[in-house]
Amino acid sequence: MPHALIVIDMQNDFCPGGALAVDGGHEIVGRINTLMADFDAVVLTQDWHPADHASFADNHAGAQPFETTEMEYGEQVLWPRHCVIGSEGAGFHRDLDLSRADLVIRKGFRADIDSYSAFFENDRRTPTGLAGYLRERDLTQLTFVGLAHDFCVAWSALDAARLGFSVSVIEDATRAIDLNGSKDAARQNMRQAGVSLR
Ligand code: VGL
Ligand code: ZN
Repeated sequence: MPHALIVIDMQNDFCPGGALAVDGGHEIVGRINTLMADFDAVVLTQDWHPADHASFADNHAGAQPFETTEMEYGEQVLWPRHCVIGSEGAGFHRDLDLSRADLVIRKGFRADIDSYSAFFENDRRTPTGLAGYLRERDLTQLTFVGLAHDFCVAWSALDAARLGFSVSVIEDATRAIDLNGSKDAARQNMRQAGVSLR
């Protein structure tokens, strides 16, 4: 069965020194590069927000980063400004091997809705188009790595499982933000959904 490696958001802003740095985010780049050779296809995702994006705390009067707010589509964490379209922070980590990527899919480019998952925006209904791409290429087995374990990796893996793909996450090729227990919750949700944590 054709097997795709999906590398989530290995971007400067999620690595130390970046605007929304994940502890140890840079440590997984070498492992991810090595893993690429074992797959039939490699897909990269890129968090890609306009300056007026609704997920940025500084676009909400009086709000602080890491607070939550209610959006039309449900609860949303407000983040420090990150991965602004065309910025250095939105670029891929300089050591990430881009040569093996068949597809780079951008997400979060609509100002009024965030998109953690590579498959659906945060309303969990508006598709990014990735499922169609994978199905047309018969890539039915998916392995997820990248940043951050408890947000974009977990949401992507959960959606993939819901869509009927066979899904695993290589946890030592991820790092977590771990906001209010979000890492444990993500692991539990993924296990329950039948995602294999390796
Ligand atoms: C992410 C928060 C906001 C992620 C992206 O890649 O996990 N987290 N935008
Ligand atoms: Zn984002």
